[in-house]
Order: sequence, then structure tokens, then C-alpha cells
Amino acid sequence: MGKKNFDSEFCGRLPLNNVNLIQDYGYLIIASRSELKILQVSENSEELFHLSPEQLITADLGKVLSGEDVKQIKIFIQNDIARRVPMELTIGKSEVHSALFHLKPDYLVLEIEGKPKSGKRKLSTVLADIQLAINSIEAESDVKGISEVAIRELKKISGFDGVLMYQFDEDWNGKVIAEEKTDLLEPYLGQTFPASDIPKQARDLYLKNPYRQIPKREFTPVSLFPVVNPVSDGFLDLSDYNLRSVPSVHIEYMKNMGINASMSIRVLNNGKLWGLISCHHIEPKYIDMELCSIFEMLSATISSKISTVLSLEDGQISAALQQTRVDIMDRLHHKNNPDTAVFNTDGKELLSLFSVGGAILALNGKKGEVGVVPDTDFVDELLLWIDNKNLSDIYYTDNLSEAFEEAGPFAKQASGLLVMPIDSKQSDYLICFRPEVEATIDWGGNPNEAITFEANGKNYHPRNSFKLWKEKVENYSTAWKDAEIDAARTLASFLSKLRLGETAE
Ligand code: BLA
Repeated sequence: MGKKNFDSEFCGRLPLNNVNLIQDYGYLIIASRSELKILQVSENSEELFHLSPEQLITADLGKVLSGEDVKQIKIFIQNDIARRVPMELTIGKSEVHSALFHLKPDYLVLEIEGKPKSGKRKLSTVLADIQLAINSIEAESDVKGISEVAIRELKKISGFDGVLMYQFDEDWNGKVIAEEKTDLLEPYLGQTFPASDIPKQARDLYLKNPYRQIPKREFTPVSLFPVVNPVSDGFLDLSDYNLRSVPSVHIEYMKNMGINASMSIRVLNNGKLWGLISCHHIEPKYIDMELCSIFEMLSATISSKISTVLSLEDGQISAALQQTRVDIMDRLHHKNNPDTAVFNTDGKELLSLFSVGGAILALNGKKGEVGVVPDTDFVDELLLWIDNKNLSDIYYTDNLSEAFEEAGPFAKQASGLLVMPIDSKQSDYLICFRPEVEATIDWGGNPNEAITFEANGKNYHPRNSFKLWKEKVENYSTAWKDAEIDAARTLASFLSKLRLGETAE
């Protein structure tokens, strides 16, 4: 069996942002930007303002907020602030609620925390917590260490029953690389979860919002009133708001995991989603806006630390590759015989440059080889197959037999293939072969059952078991690294320029 991409089309189309529903742990107020007139409210706002939704949508914002708060909002509008900002709103005589203020081109949105602020947390304690967490994270020097410390600190600060670090692979499956939890939760450390568990549109939301929280799985969804936003003439796009409701498939997923509350925090590498820190709680659990802000800061710290470590590692690989590549190119310049130049020191240099088991240089109808390469007959067939591709750029795969069935029997030596075209019209190539690495993936539940449809073909469910499901992976080599691909591209273009120079003479 081979690796599969489980980011199913189906899940990727599920609507998340235009559902006109929010979770019931807070209130949403939408007002016009120019006149501060209330346009839309979540239907539960009556609890907070003691006015019906019908009464609220004919009112000015000033009727329900204090003069001071309205003044602050006007300042935000004057400054055209692009990011959401935290606020404290005084509702009624003295009740203080945390809120998030969002400014859009035509309207503004207030997400107001349901419970009044308790004022339990002291700023100095909060700052000390953050500082301690940052210090510990900064002291680590590899991804594993950073992940372990990060989840330990987050668990300590938040009190979640379980916190885990989940790293995405190139197909968006995710592997749990660090975990801290009570015994009451299932262990997931080392397990891989299919991409469809958190489909593309859900992952994309983390590029806008650093975290997502679902404090109570069995919440009662609340509609916005009126249903149609008078400015956009459609449903309000809820993608930026924490309160956005949750699709039933994910609620069921949480139930199957035995958790009532979850929170996930993004980890970015170079602006791309690299992983998520996923927090679980057996009972409902609400993280207030202040604590969310702390999570937001720590998410940024963890992301930047992981990015630094990864780019340092990449840099080291690139530097080594660069040196070997320069050596080979240098010799090519000085020697007439490309075979000996490329395959210097018995070809060991080239083999180590690309971490491959064998290589073939097909040039002027002749073939030179080093290391372990497949049978000549197969190589001839492979060359014809490569010819048909009319390559103008390098070609690489870590699963050759998938692209070229005839390669199946040669999987041991040649599961990975890297082709550097020198002159594809003349069948001139430098070809490298990577051996198979047999591996087992420990899936968190059978990924082939990631989604099941009922007999009616419409209703569907996430898998109900996350029990370890082992999959043997065959016919795969290790994946080609970005730095190796870059080095191959440079070497290919150098070889082909050299070849063009030869023919011109
Ligand atoms: C959301 N799925 C999520 C989220 C996580 C996971 C972390 C983000 C929301 C949250 O923090 O709760 C998945 N959680 C995991 C995984 C682990 C974990 C893998 O702790 C590993 C230990 N889900 C399905 C199927 C579909 C699906 C079949 O299983 C689609 C048909 C969809 N998952 C789905 C959707 C969301 C989601 C739509 C977005 C929920 C939202 O943000 O509203």
C-alpha cells in the first residue's frame, strides 16, 4: 500500500463562513461605519442589552454602549485600523465585558464576551507567565524541544486536560509530535491524522486568525438578525470572527474523541501553516479573551522560533550541497571528460550530494554509472519514458512505480528518481536513483474510514474510532528536500549550458 492524500474534495467544500450562525458564548453586533447605526445583531443580544433584536437594529450604537466606548470606536475608525483590537465595554451601569473590535470597509463588528470580566487575573502575573513561557521556548534549539516546551507551557497557563503539537506533512496529513495530557484522554503521540480531519478551508482560516476555540461542543447555535446583512445583501462573512459556528461534522468528531471543548493555535513557518497546537478538555472550557491574547502572543513566539530553527537547518543542508555542487562544476570546467568530472572519487561525491544510491550519466549515446542502479534493460525503458516527457526542467518523484508502473520490480534500488535533463532531445541526462525506505505509518484511526456516508448518500460522519491503525508504506524513497531540488536545478542548467557550448564548437 502507498501513501494517500486524504484531503477529500468533499470536506474541502463544506461552507464554514456563510452559515449565519454563531456559537452562544458571546454576542455579535454589526453597525454602520459612517453613522454607527446598528445593522445586525446576534439574536441572543437581548440577554445583554435587554432590548429585542428588532429594537436593537433601529438603534444607534450609542444607545447601548457608553459615551466613552463610542469615543474609542470613533478613534479606531479615524485611524482606519486594519487589525482587530481588544476593547473593554461598559454595558449598563458598571458591567465590563471584553470585546474584539473589527473594522470593515462599510461596517464594524463587535464580538462581545458573554460573561462579564472577573478581573481575577493580575497583569503582573500574566506578564510573568508569558515571560517564563517565552524564556523556556527560546532556550530550545530543535523542533522537538520547542514543541515539547511550548505545549507544556500552554497546558500550564490554560489548564486544558490535553495539549498536543500537530505537524503537517506535504499532503496536509498531520503527525502528533509532542503531547501532554491526563490519563483520561487517549494518547495520540506519534500518530498521523488524515488531511480531511481538518480540510483546506478550515486550515486557511488560521492564516487570518491565529486561534480557534470551541468552548462547549453542545452549544445552541444563534442566528444573526436580520438574516441578510443590509450592506452586503447576503450572509455576513463570518470567517474573521471567533464566534463563528461549528459544522456538525466537527462537533461529531469532538464527541468521538471524547472531548467537550477544544482550542487550536496556529504555528506558521514563513507565512505558511506548519502545524497546530491542539488543546482538548473533557468538560466544557472557556478561554477568555485575555487568555486568548496570551495564546496569540505565544503562537507568534513559537512560530518564529520554529521558523528560525528550520531555516538554520535548511541553511546547513544548502551550504553542504552548494559546496559539493561547486566542486563538481569546477571540475567540469577543467576536465574534458564529463564522466570523470561528475563521477569523481568513484561518484561518491555525487551520491552524497543528493543522498542517492546510484546514478547514471547518459551522454552522447553512452552511459556511465556509479553506485547501485537498476538493470540495463530497465534503464533503457526508463530513458524512453523520460524522453517522452520532453523535459525542460528537472523531474523528481519519491514513488517512481506510481508514475511508471514498469519500475515496480526495481523499487528496492529505484523508488526515488531525480532526472536532470542536459539535452532531452539528444537523450542526455544525469539520473539519480534513491532506494526504497520501508516505513509504517501509525494512523489515528483508519484513514480510509475518515468519512462515511449514510445509505441516502447525503448524510455523513467522521470516523468514530481513533484507534491505532498501522499502514505499511512500500515503493517510496525518502522525499526530495527543497535544497536538493534547488541544487539539482542549478547543476542541470550548468550541465546543459556546458553541453550547448560543446556543440557550438
Ligand atoms: C476542524 N479538525 C478541526 C480542527 C482540528 C481538527 C484541530 C480545528 C478546530 C478545533 O480546534 O477543534 C482535527 N484535532 C484534529 C486532529 C487532532 C486534533 C487531527 O486534536 C489530532 C489529535 N473533519 C472530519 C471530516 C470532515 C471534517 C471527515 O473528520 C469533513 C467532512 C471537517 N474539521 C472539519 C471542519 C473543521 C474541522 C469543517 C472546521 C471547524 C471550524 O473551525 O469551524
